[in-house]
Amino acid sequence: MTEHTLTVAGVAVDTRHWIGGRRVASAETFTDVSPIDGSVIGEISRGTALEAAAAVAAAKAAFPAWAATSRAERARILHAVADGVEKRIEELSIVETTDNGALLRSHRRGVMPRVAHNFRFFADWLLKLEHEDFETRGHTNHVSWDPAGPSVLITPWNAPLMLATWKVAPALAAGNTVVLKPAEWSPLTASLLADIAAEAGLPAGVLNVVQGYGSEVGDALTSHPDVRRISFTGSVPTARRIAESAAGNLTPLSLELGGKSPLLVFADADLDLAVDLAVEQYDNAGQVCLAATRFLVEESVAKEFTRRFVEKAATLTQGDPRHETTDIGPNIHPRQLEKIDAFVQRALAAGARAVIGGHRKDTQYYAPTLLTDVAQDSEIVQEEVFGPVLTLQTFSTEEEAVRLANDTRFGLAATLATADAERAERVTAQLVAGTVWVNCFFVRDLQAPFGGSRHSGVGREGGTWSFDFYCDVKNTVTAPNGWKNH
Ligand code: TXE
Repeated sequence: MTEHTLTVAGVAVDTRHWIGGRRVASAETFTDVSPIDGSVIGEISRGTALEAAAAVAAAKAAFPAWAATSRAERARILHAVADGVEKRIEELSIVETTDNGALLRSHRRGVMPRVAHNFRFFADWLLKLEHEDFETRGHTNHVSWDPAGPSVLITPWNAPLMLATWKVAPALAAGNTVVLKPAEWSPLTASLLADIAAEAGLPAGVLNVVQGYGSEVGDALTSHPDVRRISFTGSVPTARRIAESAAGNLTPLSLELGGKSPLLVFADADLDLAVDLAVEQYDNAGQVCLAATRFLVEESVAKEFTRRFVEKAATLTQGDPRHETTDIGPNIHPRQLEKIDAFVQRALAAGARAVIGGHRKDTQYYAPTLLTDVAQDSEIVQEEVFGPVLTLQTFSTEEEAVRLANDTRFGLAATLATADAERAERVTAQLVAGTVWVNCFFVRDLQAPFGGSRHSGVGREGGTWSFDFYCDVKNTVTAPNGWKNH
């Protein structure tokens, strides 16, 4: 324990950066606040361009040895990190809930076990990663996956450790070294991950963590000439800024951005299932990039769908995310709540009707909201709110459903409720979306590509797609008689 240690729900968390295998404090700090009740958790080291540069230098120095470490050894260490996560599931869960307000029961049973799985999955995938060799006029082509180099990973607050490890695990597996920049609203579990990785034997400098505001450390990381990859999950405006900053070095980018995904409910759907899928969209207080926030419901069943939705939504409990019975927790920050409410009040002023909700509960919690009478070109239909705010529109033909579904600048996901397999196939083929779920939602296998089109992002994460991004793929062509030929 040092003056830099916070005790968060009984768990010791170091508030300093983790650079080159050492804890490093900044002169300045920023205040971390719990969304549960707005209470101050503590002061966190606030990085500057200096710490950003030090972290990239540490990642650069550690890269040759880590890249040269055998795949088997890298995989072994990543499994050891997974073991460490599994041992600390309870601690990681309570710290994450305190820091970002998402449900404790989800962290315990779903999220943190999956964080461990992220490391296991990419460790195992690494071991089976091979391109087949092939022949060209007697010459052999051998394709190899070379680690790209130091990678900057910038992550958001809505699922901090989960989203960080979707990037950290494949980057490390590929043989890259990493500078992780967690969001300033939820920095704590990244610090715990640094501890776990060190305990698991990850060499110094292979994983570095720099905390702070994106506006203060961001450019120093993303414009750095020694950075070979940048992977970002967050908002569209920040993505643009990062793309500009990375452009000088042409650093390859992976961008996982927001969405305004539709839930299409056809008249032939099992309406109870459709309603179950619909209320799931309030998960994490609506702070989910994949959320199907636009309900597009066939006219003939819209009334009944709405009736059952309202009935089901009324059974959801909103409150303290640490309680086992809570379904919807707080939003991340009073500023986010203000933003959500401003969206809703502008929509109401423009003629929308709140079927339920339409107002904040207090400074931390927003009432689950469903808005109807919204125009397709209105802000509330076109822009990501990132709160428990859903809209409902109707359609009368399949063509209209597809047209409405595709008519935003996003293309992350789409969910269909229909009993007609041919319709599902027909509609899916026309949707602009990185993921389409048919009669289900949020099922994600790590080997599947994940990402979006248009303003929802660039590139895909998952399985081979992650290695494609984190590696420089090399083709070696050898003459028929090998080196003897020359
Ligand atoms: O995101 P930012 P914010 C959307 C959602 C939300 C909105 C705003 O609609 O309401 O974005 O959220 C770092 N260089 N999503 O403002 O700014 C920042 O420190 C480098 C959707 O919190 O994008 C944090 O670590 N980095 C989304 C990360 O970027 C910079 C999840 C994300 O913050 C930077 C989050 C800079 N110049 C928000 N400026 C999703 N796709 O799931 C900021 N950052």
